[in-house]
Amino acid sequence: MLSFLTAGESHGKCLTAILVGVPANLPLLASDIDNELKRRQSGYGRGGRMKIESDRVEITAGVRDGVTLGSPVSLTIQNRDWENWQKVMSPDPGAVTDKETVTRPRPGHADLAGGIKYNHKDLRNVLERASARETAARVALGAVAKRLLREFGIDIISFVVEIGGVRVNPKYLDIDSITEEKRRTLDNSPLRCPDSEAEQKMMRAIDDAGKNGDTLGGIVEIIAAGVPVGLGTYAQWDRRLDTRLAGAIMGIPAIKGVEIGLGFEVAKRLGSQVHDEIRYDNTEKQFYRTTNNAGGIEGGISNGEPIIVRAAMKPIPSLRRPLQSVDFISKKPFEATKERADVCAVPAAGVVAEAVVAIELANAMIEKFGGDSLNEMRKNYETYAEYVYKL
Ligand code: EPS
Repeated sequence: MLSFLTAGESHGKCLTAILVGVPANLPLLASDIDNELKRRQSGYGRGGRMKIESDRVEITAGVRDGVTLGSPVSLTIQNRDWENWQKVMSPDPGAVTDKETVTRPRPGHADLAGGIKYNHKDLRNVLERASARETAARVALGAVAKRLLREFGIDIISFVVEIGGVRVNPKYLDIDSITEEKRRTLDNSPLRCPDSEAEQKMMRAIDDAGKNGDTLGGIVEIIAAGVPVGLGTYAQWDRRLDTRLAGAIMGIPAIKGVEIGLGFEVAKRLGSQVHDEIRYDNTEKQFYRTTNNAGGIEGGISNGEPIIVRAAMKPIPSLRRPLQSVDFISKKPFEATKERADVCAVPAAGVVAEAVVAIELANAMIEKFGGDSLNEMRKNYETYAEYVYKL
């Protein structure tokens, strides 16, 4: 089983991530991870912090000579902004002074509930960890998972479907295969959006929101292709692949909704318009579906079709034109604290969502095919693939 932990505050010294259960002998380079970190940092609408950070990973354990050892993989990412926060974020006594203390909770952020729960007087103690900075660590972990999935021909891509109510033309959503060209085009577009006309409108919406001191949310879609039939199970609710994917997506800060395949649309349609007909082709595909409304999962199990997940992100709660709030200490009404933040981080959320989907799929692959080394896992996979092929 694959499991992980992350640690780190937004303006602390570094982020740390530890991944346990990676099979031995998986080729892994820091550059595989750095590339993903860079993808997360881009996107129109990010704020000043992204000009300070240029995320790079240091692999501090679990890898030798370019391959994993089977021991825990430990990764660190330095926060460059730490330079400016050393005093305020120091672990030594004396760090908390009135200067950077936060007492006016932002509506929509963890500030107030977190301060009450952990008995903090300075809400900075909450916002530092609740910050989406932590997602850099999950992207680093996801890069390791992606590296494992690549060994089995599984590929993941994400794109922006909607920002601030502007939606892409549905004809651009019909992505049935992931090509390097598609990936490059998306990675090089300002919002990771396949429809450049809609993208221009989204950028204008971001500009308008920014000018007004406001923020914008949106929807991203994640596609995983090459996933074999049989990951996850109907046998236990918590081992269903959809349970695990939905939980992982909801675990990304600011995500308020998840859909798989047709998602909420299924509630409106007749059964005959929802379920994907089964066909058989003995030359190439064997069993396949004529449509993929199920988003590649039936009964909690992958069915061999691409896995399709969508995530809805709320607008970031740090507003330059703050909403009304109440001071945590004096209880007097005030405007919420103004924190520097992004106007829109939806494209970045897509990259984070790719990472958590990769972690869940890698975990399900390890669960199904097991093995302490990549060699052993591959043998198990090939035996199964041959059995499926000969059905
Ligand atoms: C964030 C606020 C901003 C973002 C940050 C998430 O940081 P700061 O408060 O330093 O301006 O840039 O995101 C990142 C640092 C990142 O790497 O994504 C927040 O309040 O959640």
